[in-house]
Amino acid sequence: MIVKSAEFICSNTQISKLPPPEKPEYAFIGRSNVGKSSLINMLTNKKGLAKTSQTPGKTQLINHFYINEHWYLVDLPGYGYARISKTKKEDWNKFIRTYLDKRESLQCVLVLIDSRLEPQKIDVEFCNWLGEKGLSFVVVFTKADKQSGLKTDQNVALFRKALLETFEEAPPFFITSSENKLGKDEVLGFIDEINKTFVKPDYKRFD
Ligand SMILES: Nc1nc2c(ncn2[C@@H]2O[C@H](COP(=O)(O)OP(=O)(O)O)[C@@H](O)[C@H]2O)c(=O)[nH]1
Ligand SMILES: [Mg+2]
Repeated sequence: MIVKSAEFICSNTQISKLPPPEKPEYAFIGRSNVGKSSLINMLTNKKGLAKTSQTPGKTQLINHFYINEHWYLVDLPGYGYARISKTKKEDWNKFIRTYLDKRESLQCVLVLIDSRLEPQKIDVEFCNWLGEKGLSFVVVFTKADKQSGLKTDQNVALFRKALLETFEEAPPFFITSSENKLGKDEVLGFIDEINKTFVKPDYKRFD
């Protein structure tokens, strides 16, 4: 897929105000600083589309970007910052989990994992939660340019192993770098394939 247009549509703090679920939608999520904004900018060829390196925990918004006038890329707030209060963390949890669990048009969750790190509990637990909810997800390893391919492969293998403790099958995964565009065609190609199968869901509007 070639991204010809990428347009910011809206930022939301309320589930009821999301755009109608009439387009295939893909949610990007990961720990703060994992490289989510950089990856979104890399995939869409737009440097400033998702802002990089904002104060972690500041924006708790669901951001919708409309790609090729066909599908939504959704930027979700990062999880796992040390510096926000417990109440705020719980609010985050509730808001995001409600969105993920209820969004009719959500096709797949892209869980971003820093390829430099060995499996982190918070990431594995989040994947397990997605599995419990029956949500389809893939793992996108970020920042692969930062170390050797061997090191990346080792961390990928360890993460798969951690998931296989709960899952019968490991989900698909992608190795990416926003620095050198590694994995770009693969991630976009994956989304393109799912877009082809999209059927507009029945949904209730709460106007
Ligand atoms: N070398 C390298 N640095 C990256 C890559 N992706 C992100 N970064 C850097 O990691 C930091 C956090 O990235 P950002 O996209 O803001 O992360 P976010 O908090 O998940 O949105 C920034 O300093 C980025 O420049 C990558 O693929 N390669
Ligand atoms: Mg960001």
